[in-house]
Amino acid sequence: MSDSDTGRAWWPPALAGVLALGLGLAAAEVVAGALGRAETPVSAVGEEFIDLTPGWLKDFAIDVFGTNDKTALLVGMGVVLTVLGALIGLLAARRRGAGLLAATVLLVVAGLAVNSRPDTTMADLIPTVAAGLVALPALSWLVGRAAPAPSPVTTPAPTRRAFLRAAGITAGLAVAGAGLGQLLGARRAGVETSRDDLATSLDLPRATPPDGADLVVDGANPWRTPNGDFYRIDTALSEPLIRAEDWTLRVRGMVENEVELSYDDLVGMGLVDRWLTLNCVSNEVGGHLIGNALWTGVPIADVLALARPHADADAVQSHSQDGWTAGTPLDVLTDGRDALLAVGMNGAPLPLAHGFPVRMIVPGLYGYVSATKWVVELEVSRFDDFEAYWTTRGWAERGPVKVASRIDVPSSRAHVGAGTVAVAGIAWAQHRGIEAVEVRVDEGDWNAARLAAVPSTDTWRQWVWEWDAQPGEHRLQVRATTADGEVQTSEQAPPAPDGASGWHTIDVTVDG
Ligand SMILES: Nc1nc2c(c(=O)[nH]1)N[C@H]1C(S)=C(S)[C@@H](COP(=O)(O)O)O[C@H]1N2
Ligand SMILES: [Mo]
Repeated sequence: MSDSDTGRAWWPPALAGVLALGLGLAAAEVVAGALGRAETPVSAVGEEFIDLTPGWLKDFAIDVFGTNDKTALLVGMGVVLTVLGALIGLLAARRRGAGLLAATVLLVVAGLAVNSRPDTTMADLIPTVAAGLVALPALSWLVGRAAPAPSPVTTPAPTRRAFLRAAGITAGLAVAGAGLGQLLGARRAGVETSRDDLATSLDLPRATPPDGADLVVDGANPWRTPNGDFYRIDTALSEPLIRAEDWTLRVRGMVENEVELSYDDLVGMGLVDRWLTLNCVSNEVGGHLIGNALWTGVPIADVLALARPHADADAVQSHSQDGWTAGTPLDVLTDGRDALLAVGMNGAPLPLAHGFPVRMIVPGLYGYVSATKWVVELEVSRFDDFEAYWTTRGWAERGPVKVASRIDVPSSRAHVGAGTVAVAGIAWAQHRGIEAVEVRVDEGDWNAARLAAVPSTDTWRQWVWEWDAQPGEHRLQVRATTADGEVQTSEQAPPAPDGASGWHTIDVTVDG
């Protein structure tokens, strides 16, 4: 066999494809591990696959593989990836561009899988992008060595030995990368174990919504937002990874008595469970940056009382482990409302993405001035003496929640049948409470909606209005009134600098 056989044999390009793909995926593991990201292209595709698997197939897999069903899935994915890699390599040997395109399509699919996992942000796509940045050049390079394009006689064709050397280097790098990824990922795994242990030791409540809070209108959002559906906003590229046993909270600044609490110290102060609605100042009218959950935690006032703030202090600057800060009025934290250092969310320990092990949540204030995740320090201070993260970027220093309401069903631009149509949604004005919600059609008279029950003034409130819909194009609008008598303004304001305002307005078609 001569060296020139390299150009004709089928297996070198196939092997090149498999190795290039493997190296790319290993690179993704390294980057995900370094950034503390949960999702890699491989994990996301695997999890999506599990979620999309029909029940009978899941049962079958559990019957056949028992507790090894996850291993079976990984082996299965390995086989599929090997076949796809080989096909991509063979394709690339014939038409380089087509092979690169096929590899790109595969990574885009992986990216879509990452994107559709709960709690992922754009940053979770970085490992997949890294996979592409490594796999595509590696594919081009290796295939070039495996199946040289017919070349002018002047350039010597690469030898099979050269290809095998390149393949060996790639395989070595891929294995080393996968190993390094595991090592780097171990920190996250340690934090996840810490969280799993608390799931049993904390004795968290069942998060069953109070009677009558959820109107259960077809197509409407549930009153309780499951953790996986809860919106997520933060500036952390790499999610802070803190084990509960390593966490401490320092209370300092303008206080008589500096305090440092461990996780056990905090939890030992006594936990309360409160339904609270959290929303983001960046939420547009009609937007979904809002969620409602059962939070378990310790009143911030109790912790501040241990430290005894000075009389001339008027603010608490909270610091997260990743350096983010919020400035919260001291009087809001001590006026008796349920401002919490939360350790639980909907009956589970806080998810990592929502601030594990401890975060703040303050009813009545937007998240950017109050809801510090991964909180590690409360610095009692004066607003005159500091600027918090978003304040330096032009957002208002104080962020009380504006009264607002949203139509969830019918959805915007929906077609509905003529006759009785349930128009339903939510309204909120945390810590003031919602007293009335009204709906109008085509700028006609306002109609009072029926309100659901609420456990306190601190949550959103569902509403429904039965509309006698006549055929044609119609415009629906909603407005809420607070318990202290403020009618939601029609004046439109963008989110910056202190929250959006205006009536949520949708157009629907009633079919005859
Ligand atoms: N450490 C940290 N905490 C943070 C933020 C952040 O960027 N970093 N964002 C805040 C903002 S703007 C909001 S709206 C809430 C969102 O909380 P969630 O992601 O649990 O929904 O967290 C707040 N806490
Ligand atoms: Mo926010």
